[in-house]
Amino acid sequence: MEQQLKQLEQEALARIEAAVSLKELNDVRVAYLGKKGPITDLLKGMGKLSAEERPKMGALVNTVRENLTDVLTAKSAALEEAAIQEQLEKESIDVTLPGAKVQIGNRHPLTRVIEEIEDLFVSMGYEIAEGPEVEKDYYNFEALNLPKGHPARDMQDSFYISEEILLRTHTSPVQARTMEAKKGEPIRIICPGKVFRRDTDDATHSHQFMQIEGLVIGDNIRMSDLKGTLDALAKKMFGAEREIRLRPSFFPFTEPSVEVDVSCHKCGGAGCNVCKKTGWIEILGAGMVHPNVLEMAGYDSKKVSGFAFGIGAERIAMLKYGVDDIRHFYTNDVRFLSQFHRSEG
Ligand code: FA5
Repeated sequence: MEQQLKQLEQEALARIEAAVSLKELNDVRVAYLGKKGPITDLLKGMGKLSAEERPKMGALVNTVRENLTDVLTAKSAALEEAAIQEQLEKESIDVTLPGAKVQIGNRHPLTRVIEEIEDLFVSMGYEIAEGPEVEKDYYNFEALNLPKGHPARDMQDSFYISEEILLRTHTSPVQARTMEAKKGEPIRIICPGKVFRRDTDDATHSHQFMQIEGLVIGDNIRMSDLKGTLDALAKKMFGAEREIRLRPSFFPFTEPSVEVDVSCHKCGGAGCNVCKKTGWIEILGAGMVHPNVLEMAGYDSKKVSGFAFGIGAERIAMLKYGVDDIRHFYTNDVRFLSQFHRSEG
């Protein structure tokens, strides 16, 4: 019996040694140590042994069983380790291969112009204000000294939603809203935002475009303050050698009103195709806030004064970057947008 046991042990050890997979190893374990295996059979036959032989044989069977279990466990760990190693080798990554390039976008030229103008005015102590794009007729027109039926309403053809509600035609309603909210306090704001007009789209006009409104109210605010502020704007956007020119104009909400031109960046004022031979290019409308507008918003027009301006953001961007058609800003053509990748300031 002892002989038989030794032989079984040798056989099992040889099969464990030869096993190349965990499944094969498990088959060996079941075959030799399982309930129906030969070692269990040997144990069952121990009843036939003499009283002296029985404990000797029992101890021997246990030793063989423990030995086989240990060898099986060690082999199983080795096979597992080999499997992991093989998988790691199969899945290894070549870190020297060139990576897939991620395309990085860049700021839209209009956003860039607006942020630059915001930076300038914030550095001069202005706050940035916002107002709704769907606006009341009252703020878009009436509170700006444009009562219903006023002929100057024709200057801004509008998209009406109802009799009293429209898409704002300019950012000027934010003037009226801010004055109303500040209740007589001094104001220094700019407000960039979308505006909408029933203009026919062409190279320089769009039915939707961006404006940047400016409003300053306080003691003794004068026309010269407006001029100095706009001069700083022109120099920041177009260079230190740029001049500005104020031409008389008309807006119902400012008095006096002006249209502001900047000296042509291409010819420096001599006259060329960009400035239509005049040496100047119009960039915005501005003026001193009309006393009626101040009074309607609760300010005492005898005590305080103010100036306001409305810049066309596309106009500035077209001049700054030499863009010949306003529609390029809206079509999202990567060939156009990627040109602004490296242009600074
Ligand atoms: C106004 O909208 C006044 N609210 C500006 C203002 C504000 C005057 C505060 C006084 C005080 P105007 O309609 O001129 O003004 O428009 C201002 C600028 O917006 C123009 O100089 C132009 O640059 C731009 N603009 C006007 N219409 C269009 C359009 N259809 N497409 C693109 N830009 C436009």
